[in-house]
Amino acid sequence: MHEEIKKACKIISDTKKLTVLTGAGISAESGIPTFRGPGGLWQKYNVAELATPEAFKKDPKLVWEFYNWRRELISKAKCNPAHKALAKLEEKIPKFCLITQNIDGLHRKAGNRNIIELHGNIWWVRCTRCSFLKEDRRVPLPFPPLCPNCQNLLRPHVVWFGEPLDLDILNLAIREAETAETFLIIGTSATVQPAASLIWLAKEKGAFLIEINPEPSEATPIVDIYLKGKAGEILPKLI
Ligand code: BV8
Ligand code: ZN
Repeated sequence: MHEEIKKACKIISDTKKLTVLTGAGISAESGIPTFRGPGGLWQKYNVAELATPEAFKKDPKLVWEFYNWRRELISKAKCNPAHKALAKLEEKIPKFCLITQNIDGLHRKAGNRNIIELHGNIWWVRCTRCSFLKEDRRVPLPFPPLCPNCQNLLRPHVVWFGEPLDLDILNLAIREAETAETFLIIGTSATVQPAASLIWLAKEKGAFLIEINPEPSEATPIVDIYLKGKAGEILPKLI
């Protein structure tokens, strides 16, 4: 493992363009449950059922209770050494881009700036009818949250299962994956599409793939270096 970390260090410090893809695992050490791990969100809630437009249509109060529970949790979460290490990395590497599947906003809080939030951000709400969109950090958000423009219901500005990603955002992420010289995959099971497909795309275009995860993921078989361990422990060593 020590050899692998040294090799990964060299690759990252020499790389001309580093693209990073993070998932729920990078926020696990901030106390935010992942989706699949032990004690993960899927166990407590059936996220696949709740994080959907159908669930919101059927029972918006329940879905807003689920998001208020996560907003409460995330509002108390601190950036962990992994988030901080990525912020330092952005300062060191001229061509750096951070693509995240997470909606917790912790990468921005840690100091990263060139961030692509593939699945939106839990701190933003938007109208279900008009174009109203704004950041709202009230915890909890009182129900029913109504649009100040048209009085219709507000929803979390996140991508639910079965919903398409914002095309401009996805295309930006595709370009960053295609042009990456080194692609660093951290804390994702690589099971959610189309986010996970960025990994295969980067590989296809010749990127060198490095993965940090305590468990193998769907991507592990195709990465060049797999660093088995927690992001909060390994990333600071890489920096
Ligand atoms: C779409 C926002 C179509 C909401 C999220 C069957 C096959 C393939 C695809 C599908 C299928 N059935 C349905 C689909 C499509 C579906 C999908 O991929 N489903 C999965 C479950 C199979 N995808 C969609 O629905 C997408 N939309 O396809 O639209 C379309 C197109 C055009 C027109 C109409 C429709 C939308 C997907 C986005 C869903 N929204 N989030 C919210 O969060 O409330 S995704 C949500 O789950 C998270 O954002 C996150 O991205 C994802 C969870 O994945 P991970 O981040 O990887 O987290 P996970 O828990 O899985 O893994 C954690 C990892 O961390 C583990 O590997 C663990 O080992 C590791 N770890 C743990 N501790 C640490 C650690 N690593 C490092 N350090 C540690 N300390
Ligand atoms: Zn409105």
